[in-house]
Amino acid sequence: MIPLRDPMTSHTNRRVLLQAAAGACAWPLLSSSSHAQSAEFKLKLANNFPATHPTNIRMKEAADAILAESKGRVDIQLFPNNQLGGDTDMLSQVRSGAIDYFMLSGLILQTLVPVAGINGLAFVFKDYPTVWSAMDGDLGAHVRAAIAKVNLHTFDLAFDNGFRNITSSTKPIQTPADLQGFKIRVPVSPLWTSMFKALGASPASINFSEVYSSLQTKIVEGQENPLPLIESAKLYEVQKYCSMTSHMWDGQWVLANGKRWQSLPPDVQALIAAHFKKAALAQREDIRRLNNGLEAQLKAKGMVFNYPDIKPFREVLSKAGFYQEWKTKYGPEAIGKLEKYTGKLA
Ligand code: X2X
Repeated sequence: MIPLRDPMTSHTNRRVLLQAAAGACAWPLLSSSSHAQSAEFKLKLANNFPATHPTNIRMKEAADAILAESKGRVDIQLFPNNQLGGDTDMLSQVRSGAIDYFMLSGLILQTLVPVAGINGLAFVFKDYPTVWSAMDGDLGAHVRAAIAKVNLHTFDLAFDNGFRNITSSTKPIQTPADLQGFKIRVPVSPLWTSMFKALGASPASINFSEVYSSLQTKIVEGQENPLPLIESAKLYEVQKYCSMTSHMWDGQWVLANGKRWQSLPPDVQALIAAHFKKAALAQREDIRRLNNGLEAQLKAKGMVFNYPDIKPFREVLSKAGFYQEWKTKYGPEAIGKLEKYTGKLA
């Protein structure tokens, strides 16, 4: 007979109990190998995306491959879904070295590295080919060089979050008039606040960790995010309308604590960099495929879609001085690198 173990002394059972009590995945996506206990380099990777989002599925694959190919020397544990705190908090943790790798939107990173928000300028990218030529080209290189100055290492390829659309529990957003006084959650970032203020809305800065509950309790009426996140974070449960504004492109840089990164042997650095690159390319492809089917899936879950003409939104932003303000803030060098891909800004 198998003896029953006291759940409170069994690590595994305690974990299962706690997980059940929390009602959520409160534990890292652990590497399955028995090598994990003895790894020479134990590293933590965290982000704000749900565990089921392609970002975390591909990063889990990368971590498994790194563990296997390093024969157990390098064990990267994943902490998705804000398990280690909200974005603002995790950014401090990667700077102090409490987290080794943190995936963050360039626009939120803007609070620390101002130019990192440049890709979020409203309506500047017309399509994905333009996004990837800029981000994998001179614009991305310019941003990564600025990030390096705050002692964070950035991997070459950004992950795709996507083109962002506005959702609401109260009404569809069809024209700028619908945004007047609209209570919208935005991530903690000056560009986001400035954009929605210029459009006449009332933006509230809230970390993603609090978004579902603030929509549920109606602290805010709406939010904006790409479809894969609206789906994976189940925002359709608390939002009725989805207005396809595609008002900006947003992506994640993988940020590493600089000191910790430099301390890794070159072969380990090369192994990690190669798998993060592979993961980014696969993730971009996942998002591309998801974008084709998600609208139908979200409609089936009860969301109502509309397709606003974006011209009036751009005009309101121009008139409010939004583009002028941010051109000045980012400066001619960075704006020149953006315009190389997008054409002259409004
Ligand atoms: O906070 C958000 O809305 C999210 C998840 O899209 C970002 O990381 C910017």
